[in-house]
Amino acid sequence: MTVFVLNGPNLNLLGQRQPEIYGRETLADVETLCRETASGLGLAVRCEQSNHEGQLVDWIHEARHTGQGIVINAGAYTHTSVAILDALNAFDGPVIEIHISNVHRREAFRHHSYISGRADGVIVGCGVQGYALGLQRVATLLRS
Ligand code: CA2
Repeated sequence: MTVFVLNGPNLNLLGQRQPEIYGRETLADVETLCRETASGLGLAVRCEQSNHEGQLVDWIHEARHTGQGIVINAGAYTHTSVAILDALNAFDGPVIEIHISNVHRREAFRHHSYISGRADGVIVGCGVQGYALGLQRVATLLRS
């Protein structure tokens, strides 16, 4: 079973700026963490990052046919994108929403997520460990 791990805009800059908010791990570190976690859970992962909303929508559509779960940090599109919500609503498997930072301790515009109403779980403020937690939760939901 394959879980899509999708990262949205600017997350390619992880580890390069704002370590006080996002930590020191790079996107490559996150992807390694996801591969190792998934392997321990008996899952495969497909890790993708894009700065473009439509590309994220396209990967969610692909997951409808070749994925069984989605772990998504949509970055700033979390707070703006009905298109990503609509795509996730067309996906049948478990969806876990991740935010590295605690968005609720930050600006008010980060407190609302279009994705949370569709997500089966939301993990915020746990740093990049949130991705591993998200994969564990997807594995649990896939087994139940
Ligand atoms: O906390 C998160 O994971 C966010 O999804 C990150 C988004 C932000 O817009 C959301 O409100 C919360 C931004 C990602 C930007 O990532 C950077 C990493 C390093 C340097 C600059 C940006």
